Amino acid sequence: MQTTYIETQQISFQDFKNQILEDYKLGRISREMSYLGRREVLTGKAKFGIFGDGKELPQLAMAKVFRNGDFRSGYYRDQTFALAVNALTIKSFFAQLYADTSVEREPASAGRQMNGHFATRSLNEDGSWKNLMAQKNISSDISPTAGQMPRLLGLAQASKIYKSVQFEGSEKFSNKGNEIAFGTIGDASTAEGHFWETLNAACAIQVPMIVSIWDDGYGISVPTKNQRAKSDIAEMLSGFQRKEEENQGCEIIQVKAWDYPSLLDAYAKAEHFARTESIPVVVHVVEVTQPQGHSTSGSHERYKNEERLTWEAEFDGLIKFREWILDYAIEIEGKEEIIATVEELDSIEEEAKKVVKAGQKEAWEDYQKTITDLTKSIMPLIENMKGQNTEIETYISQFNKLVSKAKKDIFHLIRKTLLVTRGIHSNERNQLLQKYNEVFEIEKDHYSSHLYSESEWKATHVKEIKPIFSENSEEVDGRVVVRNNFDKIFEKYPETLVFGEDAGNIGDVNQGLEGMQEKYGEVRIADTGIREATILGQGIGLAMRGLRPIAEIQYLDYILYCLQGMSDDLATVHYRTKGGQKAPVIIRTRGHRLEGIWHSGSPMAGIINLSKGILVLVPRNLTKAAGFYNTMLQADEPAVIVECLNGYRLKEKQPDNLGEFTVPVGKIEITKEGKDITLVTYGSTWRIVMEAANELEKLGISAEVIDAQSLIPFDLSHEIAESVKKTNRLAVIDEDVEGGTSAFILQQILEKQKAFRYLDSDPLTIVANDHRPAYASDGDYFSKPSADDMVEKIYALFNEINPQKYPAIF
Ligand SMILES: Cc1ncc(C[n+]2csc(CCOP(=O)(O)OP(=O)(O)O)c2C)c(N)n1
Ligand SMILES: [Mg+2]
Repeated sequence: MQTTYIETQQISFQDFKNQILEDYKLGRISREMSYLGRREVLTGKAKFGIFGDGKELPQLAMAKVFRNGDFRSGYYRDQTFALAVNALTIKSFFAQLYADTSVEREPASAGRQMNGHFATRSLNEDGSWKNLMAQKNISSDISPTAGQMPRLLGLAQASKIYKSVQFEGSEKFSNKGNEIAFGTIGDASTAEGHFWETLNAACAIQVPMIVSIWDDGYGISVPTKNQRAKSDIAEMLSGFQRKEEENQGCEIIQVKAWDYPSLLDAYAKAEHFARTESIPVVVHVVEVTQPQGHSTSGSHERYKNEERLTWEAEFDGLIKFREWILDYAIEIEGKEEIIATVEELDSIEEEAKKVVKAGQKEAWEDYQKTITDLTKSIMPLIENMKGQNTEIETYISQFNKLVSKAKKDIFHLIRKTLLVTRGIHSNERNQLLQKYNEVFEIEKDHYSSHLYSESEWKATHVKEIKPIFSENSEEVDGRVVVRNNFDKIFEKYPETLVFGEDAGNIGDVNQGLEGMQEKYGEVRIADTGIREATILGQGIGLAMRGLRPIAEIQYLDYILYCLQGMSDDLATVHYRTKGGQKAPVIIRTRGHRLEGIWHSGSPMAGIINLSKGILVLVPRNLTKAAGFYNTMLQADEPAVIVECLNGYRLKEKQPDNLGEFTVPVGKIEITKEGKDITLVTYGSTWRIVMEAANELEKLGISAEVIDAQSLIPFDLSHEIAESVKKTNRLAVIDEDVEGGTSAFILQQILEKQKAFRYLDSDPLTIVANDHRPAYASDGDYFSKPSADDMVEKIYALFNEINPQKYPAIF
C-alpha cells in the first residue's frame, strides 16, 4: 500500500514555502470574505448570505488536484475552492452578494442567484461552446440540497464515454476521458435519496468522480445523529468500499478538515484513484467547523452548546494551519528552515483584510453606480413633469427620503408618475415614457432573458424538412419508424447516446431501439438501473460536456421521480447562468393510454408548469416523434418528447428521408378541416378526437381538428386563433385533469391569441376525471374522455344553439 500519493517534485524549499503561504493567504482572504459578507447582510446592504467559513482547508487541497477540463458540481460552501481555481474573485463574490446584474462583474449568474452559487461560463456570448479543456469548470449550483448529485454522475460519466467516443470538436470537452468530476455536499444532505442514488450508480458504472462531504456535524440546526442511520457516514458507506479485483464500488477516504498535510495527501490519493483508475472516491472530511453558523438567517449559538462552540474555536482550520506553519521546521544543509514567523503570518492576515475590503468596496461602488446612473438619467425627466400633477412632488420627496435605493424604487417612481399623468399628452411625458420603455427593456434582459436558447441553434430556428413518401414507402409498425430513425441518428451524430431502463440489451420495452446496442455498442446504447433522478442527472451532466444524451424515462408516469431535477436543475440552467451554460438533453418517454393508474397517467400540466425552460413535445404518432428527435438534435435546448404508448404497434407509412425530416416546434397541424368548431388536442388523444370528429360529421357538425403537438412552445404563429375566427367555437380535449393542460391551452388561445373575440359559444374543455385512470379497457373508458364523451359534449353545444336542428340526446 502506498503511504503517500503526492507526486514528489523537485522543488526548492522556497517554492514549497511560497505555495504554503499562498494557501494560507487565500484561506485568510476567503475567511475575511465570509466575515465581511455577513456584515454586509446584517447592515442591510445585501439580502442574504451563506458562506464557506470553516471549510477553507479541504477546498484548498481539492483545488490542488483540480485540472483544466475537470468539472465541479457542488453547493454553497465552496467559495475557497472557487477562488483557488479562479472561478471567483473577491469582487465577483461581493457582486453576487449584492445581486449585480452585470455578466462581466458577476459571471456565475449575473445577479440571478443568491450568493455562494458558483458557475463558470461554458458558452460564448453567441451560445457556442468555449473550449472547456482550457478552463476549470464549475457546473452552476442550485439551492436544493443534494440536487447537485445526479448531475455530478453525468459529468463524471462523460469522461468514461469520451474514452471511446470522439467526434469533430470533441477535443473541446475531453482529452480521452482523463477528466474528473468533483462533487461537494454537506453532511446533512447525505440523508437525501439523491446522494445514495448517485453514489450507487457511480459505484455500479465506475466513473471518475470524487465526492467530498463537508461534515460540520449539522444541517442548519439538526445534528448529524438525527440525519442518518449512523453518525459516521464513512462507516455507513463501508459496504460501498471497492474490493480487490472487483470492478464495482468506490474508495473511501476520511480526513480531518484542519489537518493541512493530511488533506493534501487525501486529495492526491483521491485523484490517483479517480484519474488513473477511473473509479469513484468519497472523501469524508470530518471535524469541519462553521465559525459563523449556517447563514445570515440565524445564529448558531441557539443550537450549539458551549462545549461545541469552544471546540470549534480551537479546531478552526485556519488557526490549526497557522499553528502548523509556525511549528514547521526542517534542517536543510545544516541550516534550520522555517516557513514563516508570527510577524509574517500577521502581515498576511492584515493584507487579506485589506484586499477583501478593497474588493468589496469596488464591487459595492460598481453596483451602486448602476443605480445612481439610472437615477440620474430618470430624475430630470420626472422633475420636468412636476407641473403636470401635484402628486409628483410628493413621489419625488418620498423617493429622495429612501435610505437605500434600488432599481425597483426608481421604476415605482416612474410608473406612479405615468399613472397620475395618464391622459396628458405632453412632450415631457412622452420623453419619460420613451425612457421608461428603454430602461424597462434593459431590466427585462437582466431578469428575464435566456429562459430558452437565444442562439442561432434555437429549436424554432431549425429548418422544417417535410417527410418524403413515395410508392416505395412501406407501411410498418410505429416502433419501426422510430427505431429506423434512431439508427440514422446514431449514424449521423456520433455524440448522441441513449440510456435508460431496458434501453440497451432489449432495445427498450417497445423495441424502439431494437438492435441499436448491437450496432452502436454498450457505451452509446445503454441499460441503466431503475433510478430516474440519476438517469436525468446523467443526461444533464453529459450534455454539459458536449455530448447529446437521450435520457429515457421508461413511462411518463415515472417522470415524477426526476421532475425535481427537471424543474430545479435542467429547466433553470440556461436561465440561472444568463446563457453561460446549457444542457441540451432530450428526455425520451412514453405515455398515455396503456393500462392502469401508473401506466396511463397524464401529468402534463405538472410538467409544463414546473419545467418552463424545457420544451415539451407531444407527438401524435411515431413519425412525428422521430421528426421531433431530428429537430431537437440540431437545436441546443432541452426537451421532453412523449411518445404515444399505444402507437408502437399501429401502422404508419415510413418516410424515405429518415434521420433528415424535421417537425417544427411551436407549430400546430390542422389534421381535419371543418367550419363549425375547432377541436384542439395533442398526443394519444388525437386519434380519438379524429374518430369523434368523423362521428360529428355524420350528425351535421363540421369539426376542424388541430394537433397542437408542441405544448412548450405553443402555436407560435397563432394559427388556432385563425381557426376559431372561422369556426367561432372551441373545444380543448386532452387526458389531463380538469384545469390541467387544457387550462394552459385555453389561456394561450383566449388570452395570448385573443381568440375570445371570435367565440359564439362558451369555450369547452373535455378532459379526464380527476382521479387516476382505473385499470383495463373499462377503467380507461370511464376515466378518460372517450369518443362517446367527445361527441356528446360537443353535440350538446350545438343543441343549445339550435335545438331544432340538433335535438337533445338525453
Ligand atoms: C431540498 C432542500 N431542503 C431543505 C433546504 C434548506 N436548507 C438549506 S441548507 C440546509 C442544511 C444543509 O446542511 P448540510 O448538508 O449539512 O450542509 P451545511 O450547510 O452544513 O454545509 C437546509 C435544510 C434546501 N436548500 N434544500
Ligand atoms: Mg452540515
